[in-house]
Amino acid sequence: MSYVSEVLANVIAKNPGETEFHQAAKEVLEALEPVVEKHPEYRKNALLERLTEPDRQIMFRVPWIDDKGVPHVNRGFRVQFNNAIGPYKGGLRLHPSVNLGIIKFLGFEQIFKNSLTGLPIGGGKGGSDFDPKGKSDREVFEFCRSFMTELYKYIGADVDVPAGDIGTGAREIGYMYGTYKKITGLYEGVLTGKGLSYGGSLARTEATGYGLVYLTEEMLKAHGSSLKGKTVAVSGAGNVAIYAVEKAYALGAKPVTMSDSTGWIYDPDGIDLKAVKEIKEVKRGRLSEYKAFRPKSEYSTSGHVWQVKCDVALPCATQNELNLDDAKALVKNKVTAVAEGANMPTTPEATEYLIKSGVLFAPGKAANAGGVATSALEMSQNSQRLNWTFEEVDAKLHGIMVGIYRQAAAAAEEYGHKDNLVYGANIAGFTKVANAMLAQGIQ
Ligand code: NDP
Ligand code: 2IT
Repeated sequence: MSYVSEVLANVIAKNPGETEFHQAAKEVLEALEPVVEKHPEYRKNALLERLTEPDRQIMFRVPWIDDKGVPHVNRGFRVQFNNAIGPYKGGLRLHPSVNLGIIKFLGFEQIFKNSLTGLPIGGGKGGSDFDPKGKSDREVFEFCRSFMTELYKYIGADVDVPAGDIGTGAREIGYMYGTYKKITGLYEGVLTGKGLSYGGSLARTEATGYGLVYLTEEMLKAHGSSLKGKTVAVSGAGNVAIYAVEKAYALGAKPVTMSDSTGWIYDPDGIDLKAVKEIKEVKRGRLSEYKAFRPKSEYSTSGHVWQVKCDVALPCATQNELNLDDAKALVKNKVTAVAEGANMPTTPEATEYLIKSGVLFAPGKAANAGGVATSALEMSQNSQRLNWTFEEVDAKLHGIMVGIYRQAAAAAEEYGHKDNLVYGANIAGFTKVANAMLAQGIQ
């Protein structure tokens, strides 16, 4: 049995039922086969065994009382996966589907993503099965306060720095930051994605979506093409999707779809982003309301955006939202590139099919790293007690995304998988962390 197969079998046996974590571990470890073959010192130092076992996983009760006086209990999570190259860093997901396996897949991916940014941040992730949808501001506050009343014990500006993810935006970060400050008395950069008036960074809101489009453009450029004039299918209608659409327009593309958890819209004339922002960011509403702004658009609750003819596809909603049938539909419609704004949105079978069909494919850990990279820039600004301009942060973000593409492409080529960024991103992200772990001894 190869070293990778041995470790994978052990991960599956030791973490029963954590299917998303198994999926992520399999993808990463299989890409590392050629690297561990070339470097026997990794096996000698139990590097993959240590890498797949989180430093610690914290689970806790989150009790809160709703507007009717009824108490509820949710489960809170923080998985601190690896801090070989910097403090744990990664978002907090608030969604009813959240469980330990999902948080572990996200925390594991985050190790390599954060390494690819070139910035000193380790990997972690957290969240809760709380559903902010339909809750009043007071209920969300109650939840966030209760959540942070436990989480504060484990985090800190130089220890672990959480941020947003699905269901956690500026409102939730504000409530959590206020609670941390109140309990500890510390005014420090313990969370990122903060509001601009209390330590947030300009361009953090836009960063994941913009970064996704910067990386996509770089990938297309390397293959003699660009986004200009391209039709783009986007899924999701949250933070990542909205700013991916905004930057796609800026680079001359036409985004024609978006989706939320109840349906999706197709607007052949191009998405009216002002309308989407009004519905999703201001009113916290549903995409079904979009037709009132654009009567010629279509709204559907069956099927998915991937049925629509497009040149470029940007999945920006959630894991495993683009399956083999979707991949076949995209290829049939002559898609040329798929770049993942979400974490692990493409199933393994769909990824394999797209790559075999010659579609340029950018995996999430490379393509959506702009969010966490800009979070790290927020940490730098907090440490310096300075605020950089939007242009300064955006220029750094752009440079980081171009750097990620080049690193991943070079690693893919070095190991004989030219243009396969799944290999390239995993290998490049891994190498830095692995070398830091080797240097620090068996910990
Ligand atoms: P948001 O909560 O802002 O938006 C998520 C969007 O996806 C919503 O429109 C949501 O619909 C839709 N959606 C559809 N189906 C699902 C489902 N089954 N579960 C959850 N959401 C669903 O989250 P983000 O935009 O921040 O995150 C989207 C993806 O990007 C996630 O995979 C996240 O991990 C990843 N990511 C986010 C980063 C960030 O900085 N925010 C950075 C890197 C990656 P509805 O409106 O109905 O809720
Ligand atoms: O998946 C991700 O990279 C995020 N949700 C952003 C994490 C962060 O710390 O900004």
